[in-house]
Order: sequence, then structure tokens, then C-alpha cells
Amino acid sequence: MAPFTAKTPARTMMPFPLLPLLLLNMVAVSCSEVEGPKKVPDTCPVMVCGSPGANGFPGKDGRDGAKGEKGEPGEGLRGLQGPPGKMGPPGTPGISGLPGRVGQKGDPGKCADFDCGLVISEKEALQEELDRIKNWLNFALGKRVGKKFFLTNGETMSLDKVKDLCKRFQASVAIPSNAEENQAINNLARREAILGITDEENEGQFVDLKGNRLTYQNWHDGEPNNAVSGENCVVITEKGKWNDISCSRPALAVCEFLL
Ligand code: FUC
Ligand code: CA
Repeated sequence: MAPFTAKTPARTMMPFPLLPLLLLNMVAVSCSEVEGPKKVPDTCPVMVCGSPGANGFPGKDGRDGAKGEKGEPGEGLRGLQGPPGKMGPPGTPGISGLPGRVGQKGDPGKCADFDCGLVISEKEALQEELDRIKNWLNFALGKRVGKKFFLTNGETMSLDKVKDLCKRFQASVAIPSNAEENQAINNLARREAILGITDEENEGQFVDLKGNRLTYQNWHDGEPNNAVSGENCVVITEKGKWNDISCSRPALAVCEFLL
């Protein structure tokens, strides 16, 4: 489009009368170039047209908005475990445990030197006195056999009573373990004396009062015969022989003491 050419026959006669028109056409050309194929308006304001300027600087940040509502818990990765906290207060004491096993026997204790001398001398003096009394008994009674001493109070009673009597003196009912002891009891008693022997549990099975079987026996001929209504106790006769008798039948009480 070339609506107007610079070459015009009027140029020589009027050098400036067409200047306003020329300027106006230049503006129109400029507008047509910017708008492209659009229809060119008849008039175009000078202040509106032209190239757009560069962007200005960003404006200042606005003021903070109002605080929002609390958000939902996040689902991020679990953080590392923190350090241990302070030690808490001690708990209540627990129930006592079962008693432990008994320990081994300890070494004998030691006493102070001045005490030891006194204890030892007293012990030796007591032992000497005890031996002296035992010798007196031996001399007077003459019935010591081995480690046994047979003594009687001269009373006659049933086996149960003899058991109680001997127990009171930390002794037991006399029972001969061999011929020598049997003779010693016979020499002491010189008549029927109760022995610590019975077959109450099993008829015909004579045992000592602890239930042990006999290792020595000295029965009279024909004995034991469990005569009459039953005989479960035993006496040593004046002849030193044994006879089973009724336990309700009394005889001399003889106890044996261990030395
Ligand atoms: C014999 C003995 C009995 C009783 C009786 C009198 O028969 O066996 O134990 O002593 O004599
Ligand atoms: Ca008998």
C-alpha cells in the first residue's frame, strides 16, 4: 500500500504546505504495520500507539494475612530417636525371693588369745572331772561294757514305762548286742528285766525299738512261743536267757547309756 508518494508535482511550488498531511500519513503507516491485516481506523490517537515499554520493578510485599486454621497431621518420615530421658523415681520393693541353699560349714572361729587360754583350760578341767565320775560309776557298778553303761533304778514296770524313764535320762531301754552285754545286764539285774525288743508290728519278727532287725539273740529253749493271748515284749530271765512275755507284764527297768 502506498497511499502517498514523495514525488509530487507540487513540491517545487509549495515546499511545506503538505507537511501536516505527510506526518499524518506516516502515523497511519505506522499504525497499519502494527495491527497487520486489521482494518485501519480513520484516526489514531498519538498517545496510545507506539511500542510497549519495559516492565517496571515488582511492587512491595503485601501485609501478612490472618492466621489460618491448624492443618491435618503430616505424613512425613519419622525422625531419629531422641536421647534417653532422666531416671525415674525408684519403684516399690518386690516380693522376697526363696531362701538360698545352705552354705558350706565355715572354718572354726578364733577367739582372742586371753579368751582361748581360759576356754581350753576350762574344757580340759571339765573333761578330767567327767572321766573321774565315769570311773567311779565303773568301780561301783562294774557294768560298763565297751561304750555302754547299764543302769537300773531298781523299779519294776512295763515296757512303755521303762521307755519313758530311760528317755528322761537321754538313754534307751537296755538291749544286748552281744554275749558280753547280755552278761552285763544279767549281772546287774539278777532277775527278770525288760529288754528294748518287740514283735508288735510283725508277729515273730523281733526288732529293736527303732525297727532294726536283731544282730544278736539269746532265747530260752522253746522261746519265743507267743504264749497265752500273745506275747510281744521280751525279758532277760535270771538265767540270762530271753523269753517273750505280754507287754502288760512288769519287770525290772534297765537303761543303757552311751559313753
Ligand atoms: C512259758 C513262757 C511264757 C510265760 C509262761 C509262764 O510258757 O513262754 O512267756 O512266761 O511260761
Ligand atoms: Ca514266752
